[in-house]
Amino acid sequence: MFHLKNLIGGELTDPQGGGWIENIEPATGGVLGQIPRSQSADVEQAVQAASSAFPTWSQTSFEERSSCLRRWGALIAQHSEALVAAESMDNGKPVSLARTVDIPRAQKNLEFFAGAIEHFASESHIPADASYIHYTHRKPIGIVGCISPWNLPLYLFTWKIAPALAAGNCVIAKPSEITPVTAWMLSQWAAEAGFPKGVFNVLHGYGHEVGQAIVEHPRIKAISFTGGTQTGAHIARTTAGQFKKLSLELGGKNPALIFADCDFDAAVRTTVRSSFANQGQICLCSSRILIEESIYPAFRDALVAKAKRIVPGDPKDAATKMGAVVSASHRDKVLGYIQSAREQGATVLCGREVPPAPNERCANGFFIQPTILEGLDAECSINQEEIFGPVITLQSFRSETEAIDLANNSTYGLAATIWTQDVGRAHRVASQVESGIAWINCWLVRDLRTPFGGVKASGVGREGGFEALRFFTEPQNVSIPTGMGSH
Ligand code: TXE
Repeated sequence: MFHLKNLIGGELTDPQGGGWIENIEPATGGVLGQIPRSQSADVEQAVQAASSAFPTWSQTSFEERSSCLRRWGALIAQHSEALVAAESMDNGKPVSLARTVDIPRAQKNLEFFAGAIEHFASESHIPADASYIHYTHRKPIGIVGCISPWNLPLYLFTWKIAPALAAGNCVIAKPSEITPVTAWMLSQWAAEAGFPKGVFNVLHGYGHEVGQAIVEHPRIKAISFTGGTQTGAHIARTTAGQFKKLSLELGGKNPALIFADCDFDAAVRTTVRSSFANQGQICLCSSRILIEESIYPAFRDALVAKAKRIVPGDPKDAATKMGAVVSASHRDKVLGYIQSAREQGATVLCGREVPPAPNERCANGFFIQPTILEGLDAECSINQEEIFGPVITLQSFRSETEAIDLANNSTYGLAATIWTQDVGRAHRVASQVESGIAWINCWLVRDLRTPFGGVKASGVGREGGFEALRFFTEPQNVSIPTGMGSH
């Protein structure tokens, strides 16, 4: 049984109010441990600790900050198998996924920003006659809040805290109360990595309590948030009067556009992965599969045949490709959408039933079969709302224009995947699809230097590379005459 603690001012502490939350294992429905139910008093204490640490940390050399991040990354590598096991147990994802994606990418996040900060230079502008020097000094903001979700727990947690710390800020981080274990493990190694007390603080607890208190606190100057669109809108409303810097990475309803001239086998193979990886609980997962009419029956049948072969299994089993969804309430929400799709006249091509438990240990786990639906109107709730589970819909199109219209028929705009071997079409379609990310003949390819984020209801701002370092710094422009030229 885990008994998690907050990290405040370098000390692992219980919540001041003494409240606790049960942490449930998705694959079994059993209790894994207890999480601090932190409140505003804990936020206040963390703000005090961060305020004391900020003057020194903000003046610490880039090299020293980099070294701390690198040592932390090395500690992830050293403890990787323990982290893999914890992430799988806490989230329900297969160990194979945690081992190949979540934990190595978390380590990479720390290492990447350790390097990025050493290349992040202030800019200067000098007119032709050199009469002035203008330079833009990028300063750390101060204390920043990093709030992360449950679907890629350590991966998205480190994606935020690494640039924030690299840029010289003090961080108050809140992982999801549904999957807090790996962030807690990381917090225990902060001192060993070399972070001074108070530079990095972690508070566990409910979003509407400790999360809300972080968002509201007047001395926390920026919030980087990944999670649901409604929560993002609430945070934007809460912080509007305080003019906080906000980065919001929210939901998606991502289209995959499959043209008749695609590499058929590659498109089927990758679309199965882009639809059902992590039980469909990645904001970048495809959820609306748009298929050109002439290949619709063949593509549908190939997709269904492959999806039927995915059998949810015990996440601990090395051979498992699909694990449990994250919670009982999330399972019920996803099953509710499938039920509603049936009532709206959908044909369920595969899935629909709650599968038999993979073994005795998992008898009370939260499993859902990959589900493929066809015959739904583009406007219906199933095609418009984010389901965030292993459920996709199929629609057909006749022309490139119709494909683009269908793709853009959404309030969301995070990621689109385009399958065609016509280079001109690939670029044409990518430029017309309303999304922050477009993948052509691939999916989930990542280069940490590229901007990451969405348009429309999928968010505000971009993470990744220098975009993240710009977010976590405030530019100040300074101009000074040189005595040369005319002024
Ligand atoms: O997200 P929440 P949930 C989507 C997905 C999912 C839905 C809800 O559709 O079904 O969001 O998931 C904290 N002030 N995504 O409930 O509630 C919360 O404690 C400050 C998409 O997990 O948005 C957690 O740490 N913080 C997504 C984080 O916000 C608050 C990934 C996310 O929680 C808060 C996950 C508040 N008032 C879910 N309320 C993606 N795009 O990757 C909650 N939180």
